[in-house]
Amino acid sequence: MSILRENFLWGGAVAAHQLEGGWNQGGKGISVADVMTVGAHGVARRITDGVLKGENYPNHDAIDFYHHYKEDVKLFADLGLNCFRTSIAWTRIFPNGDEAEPNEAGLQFYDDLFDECLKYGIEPVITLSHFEMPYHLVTEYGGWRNRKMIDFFAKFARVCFERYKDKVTYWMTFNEINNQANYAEDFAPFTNSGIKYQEGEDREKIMYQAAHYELVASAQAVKIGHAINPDFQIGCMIAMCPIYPYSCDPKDMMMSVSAMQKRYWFTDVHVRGHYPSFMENYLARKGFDLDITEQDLTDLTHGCVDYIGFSYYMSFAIKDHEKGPAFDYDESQDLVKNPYVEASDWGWQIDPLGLRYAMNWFNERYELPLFIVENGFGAIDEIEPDGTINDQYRIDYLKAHIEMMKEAVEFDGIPLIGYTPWGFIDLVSAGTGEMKKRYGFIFVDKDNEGQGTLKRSKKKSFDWYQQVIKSNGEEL
Ligand code: P53
Repeated sequence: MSILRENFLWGGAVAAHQLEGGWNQGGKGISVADVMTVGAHGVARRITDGVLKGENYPNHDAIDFYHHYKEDVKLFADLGLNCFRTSIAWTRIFPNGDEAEPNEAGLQFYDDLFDECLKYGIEPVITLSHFEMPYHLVTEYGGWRNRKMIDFFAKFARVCFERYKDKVTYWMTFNEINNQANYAEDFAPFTNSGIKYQEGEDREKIMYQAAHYELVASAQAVKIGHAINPDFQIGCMIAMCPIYPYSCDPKDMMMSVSAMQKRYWFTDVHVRGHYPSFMENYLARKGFDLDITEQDLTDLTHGCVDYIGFSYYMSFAIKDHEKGPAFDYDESQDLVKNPYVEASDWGWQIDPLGLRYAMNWFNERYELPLFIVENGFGAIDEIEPDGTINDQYRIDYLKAHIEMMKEAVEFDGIPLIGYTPWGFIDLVSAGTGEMKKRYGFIFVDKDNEGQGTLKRSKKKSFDWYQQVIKSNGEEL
């Protein structure tokens, strides 16, 4: 008998812009990912004014899944997946985002892809907006600063729900909607919301406005989706990096509570359909008079999510920074290194037990089914002289996390839908745009400069994960 339920979803996760390539094919429009250059650990990706000649845009070609999907899905079947999490590139369906009619070639691509998956018994799990909104919506409307975005997104969602209503059951609206809690840097506001800040703007206020429109758009989508197919399971998607108090100093504890509120209130709204009191008071105290209408508040109550999808890679820690009773959290400044855990080459703190903690946190607060839709270890893989890749470090990371996930189910009784490790086929890193920050069980021959044969091959972790799935998580 397995600890995990019989129909547990074992999958792998990717996002359209990080693997498809074909950035200007099949009528696809330019997305925000198409104007981001390659970066590195400590070197931010640049956001250019449109697509410029002579720049290295890694998402343009990525791993060319657009043309390789048949052979790739065959490999996914060989791996034993019963689900595949990807996103629908908004720009394949509405190239500019504000068209009256969708682009049929784009819709057909996902029909073909989903059919190919279903042929092997692999269920598509779909994110609607994963860091790839139409760039035209940025230049013409200012991205999610603009209320008009709600209608554009709701329309995109409706078209997808109607078209794929018999092929997809599990949906998510906005990927890692809470990344933009880090509004001090340019990355998350742009990838989440298509926001480019001007000098002197109040970044924080603009972020809260954008997030509000997204939450309303998400709620509208949930309502639309349930009307189209009552069997749809529509979730939110939260980047869960739990924030621990650095010490048992009560002030550190309160700082961690306050920081968790600022990073996870998005989930409160998604799940409960209204703003939590601490957030209402915070917005009022800051004097942010946001555009929030009565109709918005009604919409929120009618679009509560069915489950919580979340990514888990790492945990954070925080110290009190003498901010008085407000304990106001500034993500870019207040976090400290946790001396009890190690970090990856990219500085991500490795903490398997934190996954069990995070699952308990969600469960206590919301009592909704959870779905771990991302988890993984970005590392530089070395190819042995005989061509093999012995990524034992990746196996060690995933094994430790799956163990904790099972403990959360076994000891804490937490309802869990599935587990889809991130980037199970090598792809372009979101944070840095690199190829060499690899997560895959399947190696793809391509480097940071865009060179390589694109040949796919199995790493050691491929056989390992195959056996994990086959044994429903018993043989790690
Ligand atoms: P990369 C930051 C923190 C946690 C998750 O990330 C994050 C990010 C953004 O970098 O993103 C998610 O590729 C995201 C994926 C992304 C993956 O984690 O920077 O949903 O698109 O690729 C891993 O190593």
